[in-house]
Amino acid sequence: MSYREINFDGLIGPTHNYAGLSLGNVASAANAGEVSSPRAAALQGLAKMKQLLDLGLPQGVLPPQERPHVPALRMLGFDGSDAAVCAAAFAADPALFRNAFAASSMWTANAATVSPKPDTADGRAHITVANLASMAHRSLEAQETEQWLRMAFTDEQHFCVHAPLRYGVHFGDEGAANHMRLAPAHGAPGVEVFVYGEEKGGRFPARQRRRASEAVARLHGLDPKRTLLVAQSDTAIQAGAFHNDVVAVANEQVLFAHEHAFEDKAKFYAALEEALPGVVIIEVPSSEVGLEDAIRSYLFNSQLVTLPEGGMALVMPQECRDNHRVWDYVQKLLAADNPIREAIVIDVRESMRNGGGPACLRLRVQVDEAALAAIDQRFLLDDAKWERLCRVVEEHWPERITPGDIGNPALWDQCWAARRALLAAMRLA
Ligand code: SUG
Repeated sequence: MSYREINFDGLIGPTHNYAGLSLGNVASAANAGEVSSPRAAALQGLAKMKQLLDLGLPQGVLPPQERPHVPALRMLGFDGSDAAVCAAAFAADPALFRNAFAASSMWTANAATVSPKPDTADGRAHITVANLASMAHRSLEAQETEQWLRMAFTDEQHFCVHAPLRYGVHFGDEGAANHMRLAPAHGAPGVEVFVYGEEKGGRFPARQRRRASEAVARLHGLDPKRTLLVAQSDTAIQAGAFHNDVVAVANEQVLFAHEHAFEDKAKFYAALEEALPGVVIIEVPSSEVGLEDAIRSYLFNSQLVTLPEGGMALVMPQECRDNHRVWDYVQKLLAADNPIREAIVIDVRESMRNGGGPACLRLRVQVDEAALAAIDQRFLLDDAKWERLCRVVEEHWPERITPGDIGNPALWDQCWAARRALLAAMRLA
């Protein structure tokens, strides 16, 4: 049976801005207060989707969420018309309002954790929506994410969508950004690796709770013999690797990871080799790419994809080419004997400046042909739809947002209208 991997990218929303909301995300902190370019950002994201489509890979898209997030503000006691709710919230608590204005649902690697059919007890793909409890602005995403995923994967013969874990930060779950799946091929039973953080009192928080990962593995009906729970290294977290996908990525039989990604890498590698004989572990030593360069360039946040003609490509941000140590390493990697044979450099600079690289912008779903056909096709991209979405962005997305614009009612109206136009173009209105 032929299996495909679909990347569902989050379309970058019209409120994309730099509010410095994410403690532990060094790019978000460094660019706080800068002027953003939502239109350019969304077009960069769309260009990435088109590049993957042109490689012959199926591509999905999830719409941006409603921002400013009026329902959340209403839940918090603001009332009146939508504009009145926002005006009252902005006047009372501008920091809260900035959380309700964030376009962070673009990073769909944090939307959910996905276990494809070959790994689960009931033979359906299981999808657990992430609660993103650790950051206020991100915790606002779960409800609408659940709505879109239930719509896209509505066919219960093939898919089972689970609600976000409850009980707050005690079960903080950041989705696929802390989950890797390795398998001889997409359609074969795989080993699922859940990477969690341990709170050690450092300056930056660990976002993924071990108990959350354990719960997701149970809900998905995974085989304990092919499920690994691995601690993320605190050194990496404290250097700014707030998610595992900032320092490691996997695809089929390949694990590509930084030397300091995991707390006890010897134990992890041994367990992985036992569970998946033939695994190829490509570890990048600090002597070649230090953690700081890895985090600045987002080398490990490349999308590692299997090409239709065989072999793998790393779809990497141009910040990798801008960093000569990283770029030198990439040349060595491509020349060496391993399945990675191509580096495709893309520009997602607007997202990168908030700590979101190529892999953050996509949620991977591996499906057989019947499951692919069962997905609501409105969430899948083809050339014509891609053109349509580009036109909506060009016409409706704000060109720039300064910190002073965030309280401007005319901007709120523009952002709501832009999203409505996009939903209409996707026939999701
Ligand atoms: O959660 N940045 C996101 C970036 C998420 C990246 N995703 C993955 N690694 N998979 C975050 O920290 C910044 C928003 C701001 O500061 O305005 C932000 O939310």
